[in-house]
Amino acid sequence: MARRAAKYVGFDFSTQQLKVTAIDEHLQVVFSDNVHFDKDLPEFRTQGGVHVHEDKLTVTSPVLMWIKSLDLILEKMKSVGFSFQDVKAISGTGQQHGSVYWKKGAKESLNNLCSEFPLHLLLKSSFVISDSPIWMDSSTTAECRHLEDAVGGAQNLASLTGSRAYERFTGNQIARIYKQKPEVYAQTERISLVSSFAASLFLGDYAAIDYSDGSGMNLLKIWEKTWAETCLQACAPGLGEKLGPAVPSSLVLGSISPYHVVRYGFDPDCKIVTFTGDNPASLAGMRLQEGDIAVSLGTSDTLFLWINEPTPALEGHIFCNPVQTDTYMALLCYKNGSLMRERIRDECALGSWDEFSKALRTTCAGNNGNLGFYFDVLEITPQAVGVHRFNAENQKVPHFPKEVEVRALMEGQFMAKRIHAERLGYKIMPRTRILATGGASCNQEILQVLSDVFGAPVYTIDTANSASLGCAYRAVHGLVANSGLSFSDVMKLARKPKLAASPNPRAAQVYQPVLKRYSELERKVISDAFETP
Ligand code: XUL
Repeated sequence: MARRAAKYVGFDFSTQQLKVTAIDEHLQVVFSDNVHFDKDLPEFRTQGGVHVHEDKLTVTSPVLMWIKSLDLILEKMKSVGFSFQDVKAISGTGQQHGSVYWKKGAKESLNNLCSEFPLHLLLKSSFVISDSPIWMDSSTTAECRHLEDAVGGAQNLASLTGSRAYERFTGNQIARIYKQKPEVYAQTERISLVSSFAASLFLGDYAAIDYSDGSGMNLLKIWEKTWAETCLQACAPGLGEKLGPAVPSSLVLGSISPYHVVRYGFDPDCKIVTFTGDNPASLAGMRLQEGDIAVSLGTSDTLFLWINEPTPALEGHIFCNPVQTDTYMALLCYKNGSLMRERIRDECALGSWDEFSKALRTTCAGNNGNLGFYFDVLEITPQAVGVHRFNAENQKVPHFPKEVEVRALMEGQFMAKRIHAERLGYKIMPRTRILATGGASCNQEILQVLSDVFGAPVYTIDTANSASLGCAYRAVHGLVANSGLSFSDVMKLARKPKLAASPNPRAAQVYQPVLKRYSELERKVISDAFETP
């Protein structure tokens, strides 16, 4: 009899939908599907998968909606004849920072799921909080200041946990719940992240939080990989017990719950590999390697960096690396991404990307010393706003010629990315690749500027479903991680990214002094932003 093809499955509980991606042993995608929360589960009345509360700061998602979406997607897979019995391992991911509050006795319910009923009916009374706080919540400023004070300041917290205090980070969310509803907190048996909550639904037991997603809580010591006692105490009493110990991201947690074996026909030996956060999962899906940097050029620009020796700072985040425990990843977000580029395209390039490219072709690297900062909206990295142009003598000027403006924008955006990455300990190595994705990554001239500013080759990758795909990859790796095989060993079979631009050999010489000037002028721009008019 022919051997049946093994499958590995990744689930992504993201903000707006649940996605599933299955791959075969050659790492080729063989199945994908999704459940869209607003459209497919209208009874929860979410918009974009969330509820924004009256104060505009509190943002939550119904925990039962996530469970029902899993029921729905598994039923859909069953109805199209998906061969559950061939699945060797499952892993998954969830939007980072969100938290789930299991009621006392919920472990018992998870351990004894009756396969005749859907999960959302079996678990409907298992939560003390039905609306889970998620990453879009920004209601915890007071808790953030309290936590930073408890460890002696923002930089101390960053040095300990990888980030200064952020409103959406889970420790601060838990602290607010404890402060507002101590009785609800007292009834909580276990607190999960969205990722570990989702893993629990497959495992039929509480699943551990992994180091990588755990780094988005302001609670985990990223060096020792244990909870920081001072932070736990500053947030809520008895918190360590409610979180359980954190574990490596590639750990096999156990076999799938008998519930899924009976209800869907999974192999009882199918393994559940620890779930992680969506950004770490995307790093796996993009197959970042040591020294690589992924630049996503979208509405907001996001950078993922593979870092060996990070230096946590007041901007950006350091997380434990989801595919290699002894290293790290950094995340940097820029709000002024494609909307800013589109505005300059409209004003200086007749609204045409071709004209925009022409402007980049007809100006030279370094822009003859003209450089600019373009922040139509308050930027995250750095905290500054407005458009600031400087000529070669560092004098502020009100305008640039149109082509100079286009180049100043692109060089400025990419220099900022390199400078902030290096502040977090990132080092460009001879083997460094820049992996570009998102809207602007199809523009050759933009990629050339990116390549020149970083002095490294740029490759383009398709990142559709990178988080769920990354988890299907992590499921493959999880089964062999114990035998010493690295994630990149396992990924050798996957399709290689396409080379899109190589750095001009003169670029390094041109940009070295400009980068230094940009970094100094950035300080001026930040202090101007805080000057009273
Ligand atoms: C990262 C963050 C978001 C969420 C949702 O810190 O808040 O990217 O992970 O995708």
